[in-house]
Amino acid sequence: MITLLDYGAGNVRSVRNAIRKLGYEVKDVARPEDILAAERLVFPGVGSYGNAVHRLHELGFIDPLLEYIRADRPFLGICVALQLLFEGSEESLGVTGLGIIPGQVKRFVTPDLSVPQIGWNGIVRRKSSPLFTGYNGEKLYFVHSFRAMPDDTNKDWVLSTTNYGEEFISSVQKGNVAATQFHPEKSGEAGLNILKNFLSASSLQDSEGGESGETHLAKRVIACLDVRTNDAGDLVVTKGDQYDVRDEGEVRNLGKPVELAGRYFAEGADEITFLNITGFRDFPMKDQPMLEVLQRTSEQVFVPLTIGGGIREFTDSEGKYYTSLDVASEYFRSGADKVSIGSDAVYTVEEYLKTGEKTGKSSIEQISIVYGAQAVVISIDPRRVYVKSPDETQHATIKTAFPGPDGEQYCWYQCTVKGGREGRDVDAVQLATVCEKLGAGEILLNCIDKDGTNSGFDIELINQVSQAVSIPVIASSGAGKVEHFSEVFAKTSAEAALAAGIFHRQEVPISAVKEHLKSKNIETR
Ligand code: 1PR
Repeated sequence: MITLLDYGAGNVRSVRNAIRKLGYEVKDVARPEDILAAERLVFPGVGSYGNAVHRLHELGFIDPLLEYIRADRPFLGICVALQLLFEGSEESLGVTGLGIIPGQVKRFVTPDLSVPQIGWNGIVRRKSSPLFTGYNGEKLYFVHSFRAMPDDTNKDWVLSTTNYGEEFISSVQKGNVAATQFHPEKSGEAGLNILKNFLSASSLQDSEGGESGETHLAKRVIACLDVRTNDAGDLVVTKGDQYDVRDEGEVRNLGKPVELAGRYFAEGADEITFLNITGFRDFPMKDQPMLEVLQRTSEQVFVPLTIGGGIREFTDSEGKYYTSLDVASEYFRSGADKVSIGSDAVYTVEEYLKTGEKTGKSSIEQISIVYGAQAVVISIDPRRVYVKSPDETQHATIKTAFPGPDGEQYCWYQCTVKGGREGRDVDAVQLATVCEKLGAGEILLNCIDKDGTNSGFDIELINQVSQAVSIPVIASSGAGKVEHFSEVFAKTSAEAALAAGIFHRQEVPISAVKEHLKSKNIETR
């Protein structure tokens, strides 16, 4: 029996699912006494540092947690829970952490790299530990903006380090108390194995005998499933051609969402994204099948899951009002790690551009404050607008190597809403930069002109947007062959590349993309 400390601030469903998948039962901490009664305690920290400390105080968990840890009883903290073991964090100044390990957690200082660090990175084991039995150097999944650094005061705790511009602590252990900055429950088989070692080892004692070296963040390959209900009422994975998903009047049906996601996990996808493409007109909370898709997928898929479509405020037919935070929370509870916001981000940016002021009320701000920036992805659906000269528009233009139909040498990228149906007076750079200011943690950059064409990513668009922001950019739309992936990583600073059609139609297996990237010396998982 494993005891889980869930203070109700995010997706701990995946930790729960991973423990169950490994054959253990989960008991939740309901009262402070449950902590001291635990045989083995798993503590997945989610949300911001300050919010976590606040919740632990509110629930009366701080003292029993300190007593449990000081008694050297089996403890595994994950992500923010590792950071909570330290004295405090720059993320929430003035908030006191558990103070078990000396030192402060600080924000990454990596001017050339995106923050948050999102993705698969290695670890260098600085000590031996039963947690690493069977571990063969695989990369593990990280998602964080803050990190603890190794120094003389904490060196007896450092179990592994990782490099991301600087060397930071990726796991700690002393005796039976351990914590990881990475997410074992989201790190595929390698992560599940580390979790299993914690759950099953008779003794967790760490010992001398570390290694040296450096690690590198991998470029991610993401499989995207556009999901909608077809005319027969079934929820299907579909795929558009420049966003037109109908073929001879029928919605294209490329398979069942849960099964396809399972296949992509087995084939080595680094992440899976579901886009509920009619979410802009249907209310997703009523769309229970979509929530069920997430619930069932998260039982068998142990890499990050993103869900988009319909993340916005809503009043239902009975007059009940839901904030966008309510909608997102429902998705997180069902197993999503990130939500992706499309149309609503465009409306938010339009409002922001009128005043230049944050309201604190937008879906981006609300969700980011509670779940963290890394949980908020902005899905941009831009389309090229050609102009003869940059003076013709106030939008950010580029000189393009692919002139327009009348020989136009310049273009800008117009944002659209409602699945590309309606263009707005906002360009992709404005959208990305304002959303970053409002607290978004990642950009999913589609391109309507390229979608479904198999002609390669729009390198010009990806460069224009990724140079304007410091958060990670996912390149999307147009992948047709493995070379398109190496091209996008060689010519842009995109951190991930997403594809749909070629994976669904089994034209290019994910493993072939990975092998090709490796042959080009591009770091992969
Ligand atoms: O506006 O917040 O409700 O979100 C709706 C979401 O649904 C947006 O993220 C939007 O991109 C997506 N969407 C809406 N309509 C469509 C459509 O296709 N008719 N799908 C659509 C967009 C784009 C990509 C696609 C890549 C790769 N799909 O995600 O997977 O272009 O395709 P490829 O590799 O086959 O070229 P809201």
